[in-house]
Amino acid sequence: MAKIKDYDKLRQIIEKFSINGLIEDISPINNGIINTTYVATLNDGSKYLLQKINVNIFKEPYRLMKNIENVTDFIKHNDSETRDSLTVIKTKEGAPLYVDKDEFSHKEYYRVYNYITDAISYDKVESCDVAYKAGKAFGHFQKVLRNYPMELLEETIENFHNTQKRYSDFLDSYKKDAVGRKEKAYFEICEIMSRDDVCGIIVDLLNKKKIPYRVTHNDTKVNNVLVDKETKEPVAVIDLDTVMPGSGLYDYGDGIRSAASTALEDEKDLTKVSIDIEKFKSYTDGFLSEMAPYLKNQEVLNMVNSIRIITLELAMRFLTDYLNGDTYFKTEYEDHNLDRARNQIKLVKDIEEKMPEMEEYINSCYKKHKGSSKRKKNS
Ligand code: GN1
Ligand code: MG
Repeated sequence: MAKIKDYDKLRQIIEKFSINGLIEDISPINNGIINTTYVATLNDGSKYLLQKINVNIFKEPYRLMKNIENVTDFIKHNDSETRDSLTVIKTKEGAPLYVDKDEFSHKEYYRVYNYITDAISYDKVESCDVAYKAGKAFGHFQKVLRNYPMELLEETIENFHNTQKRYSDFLDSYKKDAVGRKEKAYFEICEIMSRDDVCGIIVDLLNKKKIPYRVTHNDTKVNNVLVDKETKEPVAVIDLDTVMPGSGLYDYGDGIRSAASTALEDEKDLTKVSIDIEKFKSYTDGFLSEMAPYLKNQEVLNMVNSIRIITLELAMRFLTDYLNGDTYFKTEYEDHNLDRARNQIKLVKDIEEKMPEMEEYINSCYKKHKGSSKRKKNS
């Protein structure tokens, strides 16, 4: 097998961690559009995940690791239902990160996780059953962490899901037009601007204390749920980089945005991009089967809004990055971020058409699960 470019360097880095055995292979894997991830295989067949943290985005990697260690420990002690969970493997010195330097003496931060075996993830949901299980997995995650001591949780990326702030950042980028792409994105810019009034809905509810802060995952894409290779039951929720205090509504909405979309985030053929109502129903059913007893009234009332708002937020983030000259998300070609923004705008429009139907389903599904949880309590 041909060795990857930085093989020797990466091997030396992995050897700094508390791992016994000889490394036989290191291969890059596609895992998100922010960090860089590798799978290391040892001579006894065991595997580990090595990740280089993108410090352009995660500016305080130690604070981020503190959140992850605390949350994964809490899950281990409070959740007996899920087969596995992420475990941070420390360095031989007992640190959660190993710090190296690149050729310009910039610090690079590496971490190692256990590799969860016999598990797979989906980039696109293939059936309602998978959507249901993804909803259940993220609902379960929120449920297990509902009593987590919030004061221990750090806000590692300020205003991460503050759609109002995202909107003003978008306006700034538009005004600056740093790389002269404004003209090309004219229609998309107008689509975003015409929806400025919805950006503040969830943020206002949080500020006015009408909805609670919860431990939120903040990146509830379907490929962040690992499911058992055979049974397809959820095994673990992964990618805890953005675990922070926030509104659970963003997690629910983002889950639908990802699990119920008929296309990948960068599909260019917009006729293929829409919300699959059956998958939306399945995800919602799975989510509410876990969380219905714990939701506040205003959370239930705004579930349908959250789907629209988080999708608009991501469209805005892709477009902002396009206008800034692609400084945040990894891109593979010139207009990648513009295509992603177009895709998400198409999804927003489809969501807007389907909102009444979705709202009706959320209400009936909520009643179903709330009712059954009361019956369980009384019986
Ligand atoms: C980024 O790299 P990944 O896939 O974990 C982003 C999310 C976006 C997502 C869109 C820290 O996540 O917020 O929803 O891309 N993460 C960060 O694919 O910005
Ligand atoms: Mg992520």
